[in-house]
Amino acid sequence: MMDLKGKKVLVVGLGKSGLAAALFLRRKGAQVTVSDLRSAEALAKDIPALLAEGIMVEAGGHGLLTFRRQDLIVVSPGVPLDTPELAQVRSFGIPIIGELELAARFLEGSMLAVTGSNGKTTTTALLGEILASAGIPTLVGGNIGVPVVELIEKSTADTWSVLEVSSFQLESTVEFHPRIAVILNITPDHLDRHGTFQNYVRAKERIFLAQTADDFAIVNADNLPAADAATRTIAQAFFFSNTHPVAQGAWVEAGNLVYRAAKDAPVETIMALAEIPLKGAHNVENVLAAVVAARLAGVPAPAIRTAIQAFRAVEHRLEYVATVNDVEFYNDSKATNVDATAKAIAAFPSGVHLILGGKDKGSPYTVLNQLLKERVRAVYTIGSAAAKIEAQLAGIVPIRSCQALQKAVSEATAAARPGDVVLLAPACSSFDQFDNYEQRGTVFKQLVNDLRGFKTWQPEKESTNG
Ligand code: UMA
Repeated sequence: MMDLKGKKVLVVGLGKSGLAAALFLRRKGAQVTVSDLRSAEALAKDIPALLAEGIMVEAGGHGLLTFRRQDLIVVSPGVPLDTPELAQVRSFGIPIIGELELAARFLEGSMLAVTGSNGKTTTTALLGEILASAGIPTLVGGNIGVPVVELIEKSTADTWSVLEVSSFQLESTVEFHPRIAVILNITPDHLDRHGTFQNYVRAKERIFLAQTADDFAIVNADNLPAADAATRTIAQAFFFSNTHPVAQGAWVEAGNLVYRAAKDAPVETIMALAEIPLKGAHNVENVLAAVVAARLAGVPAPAIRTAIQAFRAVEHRLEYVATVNDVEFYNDSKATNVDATAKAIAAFPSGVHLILGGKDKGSPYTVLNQLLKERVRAVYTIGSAAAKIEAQLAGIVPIRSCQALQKAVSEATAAARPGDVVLLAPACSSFDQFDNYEQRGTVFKQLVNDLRGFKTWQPEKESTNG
């Protein structure tokens, strides 16, 4: 555990992570400054609480002098590590760590960390439920929306902290050492930040970096970059597969999820595939990963089955919203990359009206072509990525340019026939039009709920759906 008393510490970025980290560092006796690109007006909500704690605030930009004066710099996940001020002071030898690394140095008990391009929120939430239902003192946090620093006070030697960790957080880890680490899958995402797919893969692989031979590394045997990462870890590698048996781990066999602890160990049946309450093949993978991690954390098979059966989709993650006039509405606002969108489309056999767009992240949309042709009736574009999407998908499916989410929902609703699905799975981040993906999903759900009271729209059917 590091001694922070009297240390000059700069926190870069005043979002959820930065705010929590600054207050934590102050409680540990550090002299804390926070620096954010946003203006003082934009930060007005948080500044009084910080000043009251004796924390200094630099708003409206990062000053090199502020950065140079520090003993330690703690960066928020959204701050790129090649930010010029960080690059400069790194060369002076000032240590730069992320909020995750800071928290990991103080968190008591064991860590179970989940990363992946997609599915990590669902898998993390599911694992949190499984462990808690088995009577294990469990905390859940990380990229899922709760800064890890906020878990520290509640952690004890018996606690398992189940953490969703992103490539942004992993990029700046040093000693972060999960007892169990999971890579669900690695597919192109965040190329705007990491530059190349290889850099992104390297960031993800850091989840295994500080593990020892006593720890467990769980990877998806069906995803090459994830499986490949297992060849470079000294931790004990476990696998899961939706397609074939694995030496040790979980797979699907004769309609059941099964698990074995070692190559020569007996195969345990966990549950029937049909008992999984989540939609889509990708969720089978998430559940398989959770089975392996939970068994390794010591949860017995029957408890895992019961907890999975009771689990419901995480908000904004292929979340069923409502059925209006026989059209189903699904909110997958968390589908912020093309692979997540592909998985969402694949959960429906046909008749999909797909809302796409937001802030582009640099991956091609053309990988969706086949799924679009097979399952999607029309695409409704929103946000700043619309022109790029329209250019790349021209001729593949009918496209309607809608700019705003409200227009997309009303156009998709008007075009949808009974039995169709309206799906928000935008393949982009939300920051061009919304505060975050949660707000985008909430606005979508509100728009859908407004439709239910829209009495002039196909009124003869409205009554049957209440
Ligand atoms: N900022 C700077 N300088 C910069 C860049 C940003 O000062 O160079 C400031 C911004 O002005 C803003 C603040 O930094 O005030 C935002 O910090 P942040 O982007 O790190 O956001 P937080 O609110 O701290 O939220 C972060 C995660 N955000 C990102 O990784 C972008 C949240 O994940 C996470 O839930 C939260 O910490 C708690 O751990 C969100 C996310 O989008 C859900 N994650 C990505 C994803 O899932 O794809 C990785």
